[in-house]
Amino acid sequence: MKVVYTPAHLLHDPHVEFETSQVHSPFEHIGRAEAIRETLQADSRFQFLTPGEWGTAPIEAVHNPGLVTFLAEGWALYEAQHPGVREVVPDVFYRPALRDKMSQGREPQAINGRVGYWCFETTTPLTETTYQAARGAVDTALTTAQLVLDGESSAYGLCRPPGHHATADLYGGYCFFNNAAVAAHHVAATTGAKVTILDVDYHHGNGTQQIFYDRDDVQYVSLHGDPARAYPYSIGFADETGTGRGLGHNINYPLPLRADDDLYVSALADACERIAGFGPSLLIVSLGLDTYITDPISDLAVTTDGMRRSGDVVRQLGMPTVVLQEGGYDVSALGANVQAWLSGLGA
Ligand code: OKP
Ligand code: ZN
Repeated sequence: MKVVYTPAHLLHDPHVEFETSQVHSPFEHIGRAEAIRETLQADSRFQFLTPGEWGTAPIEAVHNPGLVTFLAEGWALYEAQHPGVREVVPDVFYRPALRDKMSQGREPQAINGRVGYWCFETTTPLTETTYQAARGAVDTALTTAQLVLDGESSAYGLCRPPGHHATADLYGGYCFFNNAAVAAHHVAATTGAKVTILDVDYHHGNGTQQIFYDRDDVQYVSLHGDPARAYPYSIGFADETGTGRGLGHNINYPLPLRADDDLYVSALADACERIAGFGPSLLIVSLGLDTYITDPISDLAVTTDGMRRSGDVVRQLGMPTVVLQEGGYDVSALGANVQAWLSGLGA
């Protein structure tokens, strides 16, 4: 199986994360992607290649161009006003309700205001070179999709930073651009084909759901920790099924605490029946391994064998499959879990 990887991810190397009302070292760090790279490079079934450059047009087909501009220039403008700052995190969030009964707000002019206009939470620091890393992750996703369009039955993109929490207008949840959404839209728009995004990350992909919620050409199917207890808390419920033309094409499987391999694989098999019913030409998997039993920020109980079984269930769909990396924070097991999932898929 072909693997797309770029060292550009090393350019996103935050030192702190403000989470659970504490400052700690980031869960989402460069060692995650390096662990996966090392495991797959030691396995002769995987051949590495670097992504091509796709520019900003495919990103701006999904995201607000203002978000792209902000991520490109925001750190430097902020640092110019606050010399010596290493990573930028908002302290004032733009909440539309602040302007209730008034005209709709627009992007603030002051850089401190702009950060809180484009970002929705505190765990996603913007560093001097984050933008280049985020662009590399999108290039990785698009190149991986192109390999499958060109005839590979499946391919894996080692995207970092991840993407599925980024909405059309907002970054957050360790995500800047929605790698899977950019790839899915690019495939749907350029080939006219139907695409499914199957999101198996522990966290609901609120950004991906938002981007495709009113569309009937891209189906979104997600298995995740129930938002009644799990991040992102306000989205990902089973009754969110799409709107307008998109009605019926958004499918959520909120999972209970400590869901094990059998429960997980049976929910995934159900999800795959819904995917087969939609009949896409291409499947994109948002692959998070934070469903793993010892993941430090999650609470399911899937084992490495459950990862292999999951890949096998997806293989049985028999669809051209683009696998893109999302989360997974038990770094000691991350490489083996990716390897097991891709082995199940038929690597
Ligand atoms: C990214 B991905 C909970 C805070 C959660 C952000 C989690 C982002 C996960 N106290 N922090 O879906 O793996
Ligand atoms: Zn996650």
